Amino acid sequence: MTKDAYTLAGTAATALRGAAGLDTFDVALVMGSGWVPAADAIGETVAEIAFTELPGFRAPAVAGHGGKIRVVRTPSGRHALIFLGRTHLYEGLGVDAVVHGVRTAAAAGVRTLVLTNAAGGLRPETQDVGDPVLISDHINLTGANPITGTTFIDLTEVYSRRLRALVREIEPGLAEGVYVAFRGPTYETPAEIRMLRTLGGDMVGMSTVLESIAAREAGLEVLGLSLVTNPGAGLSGEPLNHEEVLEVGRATAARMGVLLAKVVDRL
Ligand code: 8IG
Repeated sequence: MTKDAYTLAGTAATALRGAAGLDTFDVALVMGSGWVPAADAIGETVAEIAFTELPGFRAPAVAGHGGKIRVVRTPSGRHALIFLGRTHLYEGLGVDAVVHGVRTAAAAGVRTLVLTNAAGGLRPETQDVGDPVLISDHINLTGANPITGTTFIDLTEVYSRRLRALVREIEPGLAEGVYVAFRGPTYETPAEIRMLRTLGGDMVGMSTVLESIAAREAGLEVLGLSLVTNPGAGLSGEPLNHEEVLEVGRATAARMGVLLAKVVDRL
């Protein structure tokens, strides 16, 4: 699967432009669990398109992960595509399905991508549940890559320095960290969490890295934000629970929305 996936994204972008009644979009945001309620703060909804209406998209498998693209006009007149829900590698649909939204956004004219996620925290010494963290870099332990063949993409600065600085102008105290991704859907063992701490990881999750690689291939500037919703396995003495993840998201949604709205309006 190589050229076909890019062609499919082009077809989806044409359908998206038609459904939205717009020729291009300024920014796309992928809302991870916990970030979905924050979408309301970004601007006025111009259109909502179910994933099932567009070529190549699948309805998300996980409760709480949405399933549509919202087209929003920000107070300063920018147009944002907000992906409410994403496909994860653990769903077994393949890597092209995981990055289809990013490729579609790029084909629709987007130049800036904001990737959000919920993640386990690897540094409970300095992180609290409910903290947002800017992604400074990643470690891809999914075993997958969206690119096939001899396209050697530079990943020296996957997560834009410029965009991180802009976010810290808005929220000066915001921490930065390295996001590690596993395929999932299991959470880690305590031994794996200790390994990731040794490797230099700060957050761990099951998304974002493949999307950011596909975005860099397409030449997009990427901003990544994690919401720490639980300490990594074995760090707190409690087992991990998906409902708790969603609950932390609900509790912090308003704050995430305010932050994202300011960021998007200053891009
Ligand atoms: I939310 O602790 C969330 N997603 N792999 N580990 C992994 N993914 C996660 C975690 C976690 N918490």
